[in-house]
Amino acid sequence: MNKLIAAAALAALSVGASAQQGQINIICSVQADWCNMMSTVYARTTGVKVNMSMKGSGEALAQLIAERDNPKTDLWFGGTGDPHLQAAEQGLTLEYKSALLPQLYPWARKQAADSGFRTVGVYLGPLGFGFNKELLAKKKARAPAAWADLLRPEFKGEVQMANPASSGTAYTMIATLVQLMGEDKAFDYMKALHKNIGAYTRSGTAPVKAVARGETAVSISFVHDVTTEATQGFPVGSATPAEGTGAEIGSMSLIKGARNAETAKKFYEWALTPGAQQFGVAARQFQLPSNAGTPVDARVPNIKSIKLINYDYAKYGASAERRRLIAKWEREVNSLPK
Ligand code: S7P
Repeated sequence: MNKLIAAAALAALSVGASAQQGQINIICSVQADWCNMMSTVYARTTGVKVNMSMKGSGEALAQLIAERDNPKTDLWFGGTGDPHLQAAEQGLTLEYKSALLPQLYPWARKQAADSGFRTVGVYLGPLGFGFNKELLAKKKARAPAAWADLLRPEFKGEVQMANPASSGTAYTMIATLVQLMGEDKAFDYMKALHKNIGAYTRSGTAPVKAVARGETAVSISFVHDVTTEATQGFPVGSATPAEGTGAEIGSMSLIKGARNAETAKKFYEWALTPGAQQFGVAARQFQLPSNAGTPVDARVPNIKSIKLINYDYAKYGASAERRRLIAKWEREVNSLPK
């Protein structure tokens, strides 16, 4: 950890973020350990007071909309890319071109370009399944390896996913299925899946935590979130669907009209350096970091071995499309009896 702090301090120096004063208010949408590590290290290496509040992607966007006329937040770190694109579209975030953009993978730069440089990619994570190996063994059930497997009768009441109205993870699933199957077939699939869903949770990471604790057999989750549970000793495994899957581009945005805009820009630059991006793995979170110079841990899902669809982030990140698909899901899927 000390080596990491030294690397982070160097990174802070390299982007001119050292020895500052003042404070910064951040909404952080990755898991708490990563948020806390980023905030502690940045405060220790720069002297800036970091006020961090943790919120899932959907909740974070709702807060920024509510604060529109009097922003209390300076920067939004992490969370699925779609709500960041919506915040950009709604004029809630600041146009800013980082000096580090050339160091980022093309998908992270495209996220920035798609938003008119009002957000940027900080990590990529594929969507898949988590499963509890012990529960599956007890049921003598094969682990799911395809979207079609989630419809198997032995998974009745055993699949958890989040509610897309509150969760960026679940919205990523809807957008993925629509692109993979076409809209009509995707909704037929979700209606059939509804019969096997035990609970729709508010947060996107709750289903895999339920799998880890043995409360349910299967979750629809980002696969890096399954790895986080596995590193804590839970009997979980993950798979990505054989038919193909989507991926989130976890993003970061500066808030328009922020009170601490200059301090926020320095944190933003720091968060894009390899030194800062290593804190994901240090906090046992295994998304692929966006800076091509950040070392990639062996536990980060290898996107070359996953059948990824050509996800249209601009189309499915648009507010009208997201609203339409979620309303349709509420009407045609969530309202059905099980
Ligand atoms: O940090 C884990 C993670 O899955 O959480 C982020 C996001 O807040 C998802 O939350 P919701 O589905 O509840 O909106 C993801 O960006 C990230 O990979």
